Amino acid sequence: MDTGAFTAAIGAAIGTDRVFVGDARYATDWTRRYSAPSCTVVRPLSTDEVATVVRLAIEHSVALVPQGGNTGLVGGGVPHRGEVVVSLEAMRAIGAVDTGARQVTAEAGVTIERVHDVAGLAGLRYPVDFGARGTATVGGSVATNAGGVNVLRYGMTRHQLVGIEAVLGTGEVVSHLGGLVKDNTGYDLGALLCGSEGTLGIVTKARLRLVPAPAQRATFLIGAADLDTAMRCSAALTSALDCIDAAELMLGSGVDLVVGVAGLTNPLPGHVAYLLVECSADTDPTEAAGRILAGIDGIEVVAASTAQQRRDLWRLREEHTPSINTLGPPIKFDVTVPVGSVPDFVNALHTNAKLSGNGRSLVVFGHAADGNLHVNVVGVAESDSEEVGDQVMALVAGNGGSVSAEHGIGVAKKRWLGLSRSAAEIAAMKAVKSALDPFGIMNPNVLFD
Ligand code: FAD
Ligand code: 2HG
Ligand code: ZN
Repeated sequence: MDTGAFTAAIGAAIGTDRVFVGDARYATDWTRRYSAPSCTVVRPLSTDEVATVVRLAIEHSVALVPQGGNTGLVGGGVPHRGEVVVSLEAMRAIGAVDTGARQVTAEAGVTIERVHDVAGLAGLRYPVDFGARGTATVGGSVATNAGGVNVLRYGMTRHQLVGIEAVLGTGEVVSHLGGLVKDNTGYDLGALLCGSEGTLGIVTKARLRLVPAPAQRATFLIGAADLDTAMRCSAALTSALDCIDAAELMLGSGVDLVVGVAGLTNPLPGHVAYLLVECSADTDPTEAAGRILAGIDGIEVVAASTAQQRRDLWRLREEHTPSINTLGPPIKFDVTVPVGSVPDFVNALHTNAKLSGNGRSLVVFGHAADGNLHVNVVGVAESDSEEVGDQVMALVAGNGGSVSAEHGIGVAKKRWLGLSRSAAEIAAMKAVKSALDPFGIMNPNVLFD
């Protein structure tokens, strides 16, 4: 790997201003678990420039790490062994919304929040949403097949992807942005690149599906006496109503942490478990939801009646990730278990002596209706992280769950990929990787060893 010669070649080919030594912002991940003081960064402005970068990387045997907003939580967007970061942050163009087709094409560096804003101005909505919306990018969210809070109603990023443009590890450009919804013409390369975490190529543009924006929205917080009751509320609402956008699970200890760190107020203090529910429809969904919750004992409910109250309720949920970071770099697990197993799984986590006590803090929350739990353990020495992970993943596998629900494998979960994927599946994935990245330059430390 001759990074010096590569840097000079990039300077000559696309401009010396496109390549520089980036500081910790590019070299350290969001959790601060994976970090280097600096790294070489290339910042292309177009798909052609990305293709040039990849071809020169092949020529100079330089490994690349694509990077968008660097909000990934599995260490996949930062260099580990001297790889060069390809930052897509300067590719920020977004096209006009096609309101008839309900689609928009955005460059990789466009933030999720900007897609929301542009869709909103056209009276539509981009249904992928999560706390990092202001920084996370279209390219990163496609590369990780990001989930978020609206998956139960609209699906993951892959469900919104109508077309893609990317530079493969071969240096070739594939572009399929025509927006045809019905298009059965062989392999779906967009679906394949979605969730590939930068290991097959660099996404430069995506054509995204938008949905109608319902006129009425209701947001409410449910305080429950126990976890079973909170999960019963989620199941009752989601099985009876098709207007539920989000059903988010929090525990009393997590809400207390957030209230303390972020200076918020919990309008329903003292509950063991909480469910934050949002629904939207053409007519006010409050009454329908209220009728269902009226049949459930052991809960208190507070509804947001202003936009500010809605934001305040959401902050109780979305401040979990930043608040956990104030305790120290967390070891993060992002798992799915069958929805019916959530209470037993969470209880088993809390009674496991390796996960809390002795200076370790355990914070669990997640997307209740998807059975997607975010298990954060803080205070673990890096040398103990595999042992801690083995405890969590054994419980996940025992419950028939997945070792990664929405954040991906990155470098953090490689050890446990075999718990969720068979040897035949992993061999097929490696064959795809060899075909599309024959020189092994695309994010080589991610997904597989
Ligand atoms: P990066 O972090 O820059 O990169 C992530 C991965 O994608 C890396 O492997 C990188 O190499 C690859 N990559 C980036 N850009 C490209 C590209 N153009 N082409 C090819 N590969 C690329 N995730 C969820 O799924 N649901 C959530 O609810 C959620 N909430 C979050 C809340 C907070 C506060 C934070 C900090 C993170 C959250 N995340 C969530 C994780 C993260 O935001 C997502 O994974 C997001 O999709 C990453 O986007 P990014 O642009 O920051 O990508
Ligand atoms: C969320 O749902 C994110 O808020 C982050 O996926 C999860 O911090 C985490 O563990
Ligand atoms: Zn999440």
